[in-house]
Amino acid sequence: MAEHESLEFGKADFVLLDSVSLEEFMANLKLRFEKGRIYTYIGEVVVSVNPYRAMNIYGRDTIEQYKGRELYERPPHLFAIADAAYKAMKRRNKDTCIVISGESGAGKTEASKYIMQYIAAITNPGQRAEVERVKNMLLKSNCVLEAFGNAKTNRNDNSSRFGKYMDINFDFKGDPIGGHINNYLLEKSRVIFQQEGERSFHSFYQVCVCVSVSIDALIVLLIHSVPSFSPPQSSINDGADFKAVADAMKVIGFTPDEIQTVYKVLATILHLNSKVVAVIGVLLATKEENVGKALLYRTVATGRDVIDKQHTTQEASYGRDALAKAMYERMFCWIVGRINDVIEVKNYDAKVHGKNTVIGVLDIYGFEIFQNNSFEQFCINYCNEKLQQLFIQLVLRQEQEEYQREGIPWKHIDYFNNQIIVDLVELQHKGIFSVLDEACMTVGKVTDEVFLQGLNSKLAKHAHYTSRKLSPTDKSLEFDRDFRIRHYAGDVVYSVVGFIDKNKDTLFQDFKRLLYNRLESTHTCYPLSSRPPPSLSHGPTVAFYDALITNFSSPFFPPEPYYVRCIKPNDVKSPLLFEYERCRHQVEYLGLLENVRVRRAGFANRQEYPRFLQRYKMISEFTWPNHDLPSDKEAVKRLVQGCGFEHDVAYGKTKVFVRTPRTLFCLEEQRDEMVGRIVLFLQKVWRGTI
Ligand code: AOV
Ligand code: MG
Repeated sequence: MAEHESLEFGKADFVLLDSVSLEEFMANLKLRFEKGRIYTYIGEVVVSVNPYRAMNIYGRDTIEQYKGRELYERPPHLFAIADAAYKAMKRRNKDTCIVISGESGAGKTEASKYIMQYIAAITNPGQRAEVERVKNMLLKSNCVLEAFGNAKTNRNDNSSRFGKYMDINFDFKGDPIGGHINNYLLEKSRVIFQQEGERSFHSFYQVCVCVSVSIDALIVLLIHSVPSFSPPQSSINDGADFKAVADAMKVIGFTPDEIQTVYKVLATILHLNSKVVAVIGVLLATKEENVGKALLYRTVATGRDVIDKQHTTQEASYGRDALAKAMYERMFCWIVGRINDVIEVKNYDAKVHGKNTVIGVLDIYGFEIFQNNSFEQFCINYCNEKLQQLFIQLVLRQEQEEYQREGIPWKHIDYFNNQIIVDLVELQHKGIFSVLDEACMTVGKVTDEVFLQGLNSKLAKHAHYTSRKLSPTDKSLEFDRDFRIRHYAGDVVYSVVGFIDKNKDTLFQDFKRLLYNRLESTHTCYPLSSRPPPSLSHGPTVAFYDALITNFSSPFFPPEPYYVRCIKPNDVKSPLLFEYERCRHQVEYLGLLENVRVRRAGFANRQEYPRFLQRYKMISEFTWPNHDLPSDKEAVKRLVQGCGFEHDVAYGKTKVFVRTPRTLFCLEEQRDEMVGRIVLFLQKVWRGTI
């Protein structure tokens, strides 16, 4: 527990509150925010409040203060948690990860960048050139990812429109030797539609503002010829960002050709949206009539014949939109893939160098409620439910279950378990995704309304679901096509319009062919399709949510994540305003109070007896080099007694539980000292001076 801060800043760890009530929690949070203390602990969890102003707390001198220190030695900070994760990985030689959660605009992405900066700053003291290169790439990649994957929304000027799980690989010395980016569920519909006051992805505006710099003259001309694409006013400096992104792409190793191609794709999409076929032909380096044909006709197989059938206007514009979205999505995935090529671990032989370990940093898009919420918000909010479920399982449930299993006296602490909402979405046969998939697979014309009827009949009795039909007098459900979910973080009304289409994600086969044919012409680096299109058939239903979720439940996901829980203090991006109700709501739904309760009643650390002994046996004469007690448990008891920590320890069936980190810290200090002495002794023996 951090104790060295003056009390005028409030309690640095919520665990130290005099009593655990919502009022006390909020008073402490508010006081600290107002005093410019944006971070507070709950044990090892960092609670962060977005300051909405530049803070002078991320510089080199601050980094030095946290380097190698224990969590509770310094004031709460992201650097402390990054250091703790790094140390844990090194000490245990095991993978770990940092999960950052909070609603849209709460500060997750900024936090993820500070964490990466910290890790980059404290590693590679030997300045090895290859490690420096990798670190530089990892840092630069953020800039590129944000240009293509972030956009201004009504909640956040730099909102992540994709989920990101970034792995950093370390060698046996603890230096970064590579990394990997997993990207999830890019909100590609933004390419063709944005709500009022919002923008498309930053990349489009950057390329439009800065067309005169380092872009092929022809593309400049073509971008300038895009009719009516004027970005709305905003706080964002697209010109400066364009240069930074171009520079980052160069550093990462995108070739000039590749970079020009990316601009071409952006220009193509801009023109697609403006319907100028001839220009698209030039940009795609294909014949104008091919483009026109692909946009206006569909190749249909009827028996043995293949004929060209003209689209209706609606079909044609639908197809054009699908093409624009698909082009952007593929380009985005291609960019991520290119970055991964460059940062992946190379020339590392585990047999020679030992296992390489990983720290993952998870930063997804936060929970969001807009004026109009559609399939995209549904998926994003569902991802956040899953993340909350992970937190509940690991921090609230498993912790309590473990005390029970180990026979440690424990009074159960209640919390709201959002599993019921997760089930509402994902349960087989009756969950929302199931009903949606069924509707999408039904042959014939199934409309969004039919899908809604399906939901109504399956979910009429669910406590977290309702719709206009089920609650006709409910004022928040304005339209017949609306349904509402009571999420852990609040009620959201969704419109079913577009659900079927977006879930199906059809890209007409003719477009695939158009893009694929491009590969065979001159521009070999065209990042749109590396595979020939499949034969004429329907595309698979999109498992929009699968990737992220699979990763969560994967056995490779490290079992003990470190958490950063971000809070957004107000909706007007003000550095001065602590909107009490807004913050209280977040504290409640994030389960922070329950977190404090579990933590207060619980233990900071637990270890199996043999492992504990292995690590600390040198500090006790009873256990060094070996003990003759009947069991490891007895030996641990004797060791703890000898050190005088008995009051701070409980003995479970298979594990020893240590209540405060301070005890562990003392043990570590004593261990370091003994190890030092032993090494000295062995050196003397070796030199023959003893
Ligand atoms: P998010 O990642 O949680 O939202 P961001 O990390 O993009 O939120 O933060 C939103 C904005 O808040 C940033 O652009 C900064 O202006 C400001 N901000 C956040 N953290 C800090 C900080 N530590 N210091 C100074 N300013 C900060 V979203 O991606 O929308 O879910 O989807
Ligand atoms: Mg973000």
